[in-house]
Amino acid sequence: MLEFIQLLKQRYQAVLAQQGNENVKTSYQQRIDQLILAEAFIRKGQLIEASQPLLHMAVVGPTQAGKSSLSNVLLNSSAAGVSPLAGYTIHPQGFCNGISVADCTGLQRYFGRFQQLQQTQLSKDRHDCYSLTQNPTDSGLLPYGVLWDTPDFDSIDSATYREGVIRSIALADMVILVVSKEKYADQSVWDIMAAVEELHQPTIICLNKLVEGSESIIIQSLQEKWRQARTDEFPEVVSLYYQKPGGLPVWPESRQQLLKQLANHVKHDKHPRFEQELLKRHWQTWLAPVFAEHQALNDWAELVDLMLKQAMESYQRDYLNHPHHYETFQLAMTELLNLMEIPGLARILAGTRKILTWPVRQIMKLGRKRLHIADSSYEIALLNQIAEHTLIQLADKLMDKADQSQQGQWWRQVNSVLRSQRPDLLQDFGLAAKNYHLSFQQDVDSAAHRLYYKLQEQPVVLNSLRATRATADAAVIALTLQMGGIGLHDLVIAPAMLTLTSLLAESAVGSHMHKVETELKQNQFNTVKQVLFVDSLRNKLLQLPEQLSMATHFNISPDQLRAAESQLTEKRHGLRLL
Ligand SMILES: Nc1nc2c(ncn2[C@@H]2O[C@H](COP(=O)(O)OP(=O)(O)O)[C@@H](O)[C@H]2O)c(=O)[nH]1
Ligand SMILES: [Mg+2]
Repeated sequence: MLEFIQLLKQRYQAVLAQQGNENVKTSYQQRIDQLILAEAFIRKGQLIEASQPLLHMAVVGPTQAGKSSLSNVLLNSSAAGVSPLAGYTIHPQGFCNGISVADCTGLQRYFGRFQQLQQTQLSKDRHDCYSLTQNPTDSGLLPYGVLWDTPDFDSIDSATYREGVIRSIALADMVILVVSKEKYADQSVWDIMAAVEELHQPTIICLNKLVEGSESIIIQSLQEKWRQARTDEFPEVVSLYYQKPGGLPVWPESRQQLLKQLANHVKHDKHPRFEQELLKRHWQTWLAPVFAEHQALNDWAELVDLMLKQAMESYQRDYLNHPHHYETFQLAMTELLNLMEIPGLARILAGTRKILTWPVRQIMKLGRKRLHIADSSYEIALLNQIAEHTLIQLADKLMDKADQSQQGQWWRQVNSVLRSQRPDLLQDFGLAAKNYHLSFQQDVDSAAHRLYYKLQEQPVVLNSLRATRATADAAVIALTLQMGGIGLHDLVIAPAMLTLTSLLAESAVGSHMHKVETELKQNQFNTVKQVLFVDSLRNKLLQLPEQLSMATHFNISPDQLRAAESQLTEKRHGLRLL
């Protein structure tokens, strides 16, 4: 799941960079933040599983609210850097309170590409790092664990170090939200609080920089804000009064135990459930553009299938069932003539016997003569024409889709991929058609043999055929065809061939001949469909969307999505959920 969320996040980042529409940009940026949060929360789950979990506490809030100042109060030190300048803290800074830095195993793994540095090594030029420092003193206010002073999320520069904020919030088992009287109503504060609700972190709000008297109105308004952003209970508020001389907030006497009590509400064992809830909650939104692409893929497959169905119909109408165009059976008849050994022609035919009997491996060796048959084939010319026509029609339909569909961009790009691939597709199809035609001669040959065996059972018919002039003439035509003297299609209209065919049809083997012809056609239909329209054209067409620009599309395959979704519904940690 972690890998999938990372992949999705990367795809969003890539697509966002190319996106021109401001509204789309904003919602994609929001999803990227959610994905960073989810990714971090999954890593947090791994951290909990890998070692004895420590308690992590995050001090979060808008800039200048006094997060670093409050961290110092809670740590009873001056470890966290405080400044009157906004955006002073820009890295997550952890302070080990009552535990040692060495106890924090697995933290580097949690932070992934973020590097752990000494606090003094943190630099303005680099945001993907964090520090972990031993706190030398103890205020007694904090439970043992790591207190994280975090960067703000609202200053102008905060976009550049936002990931650090999100990562430290997702790491936290409990959250200390610091707001000042100036900043508590800012939308950015409540956006963040809404975004982390599914993390189920026990939370307190510290209302800093208060002046006497303003407290109750602000708390009321805070409550309002909380209710708008969250569905869980309004947390404890700690009022911190502005202390001019010290420049530090003062933690009230009456709340000394508050944070330790809050720690009791941390439920590490529920993390897997929370994690799953978080993913489920956002899944549909995050994957909306991926679903839309998959829908487009389905539509594309349907469109391709429809076009190919029409193509097969043309092939059937204009070739297989066309009385003037169907030449394959005539070719079987020429093979039959050879088998019949027409007197007088036997010797000449013997020379071509090798050509007429048909081991496929010999195809290439046979060379020119057979290719001549393929070249002169009306069937091949027609098939190529149908393929060309199909691609033109597809391009038209793609244009329609581009205009009508919400995924217009997707269809436009498929169209341009199709345009650039069209010559190759047609060339491949042409080659496949030629190969089909050559190897189908085996079937033609076996149809001829079946007819010949039947004729042998009817010596009277066989002998009378051998004796007719028409048969001899037809045999000459067949021979001429083999020698390249005429084209295959001439067979269909050669009077001698027609006479031969009708002689056979009217003879005792007539019905058998029709049966052989019908089976040959059926077999031909299936072979052309599979070899040319499915294996060659359909498969290549369906793969075209894989070549869409990665920069503007998610290109997450239905299989990848299915695998991730099965993990989502899988009862992981089943025992721990109980
Ligand atoms: N006088 C006084 N100044 C405070 C108090 N809390 C914060 N400040 C000042 O507010 C500014 C911002 O504080 P800082 O802790 O750096 O805020 P952060 O950006 O949230 O970390 C600094 O100049 C602090 O000295 C307080 O309670 N009293
Ligand atoms: Mg700070």
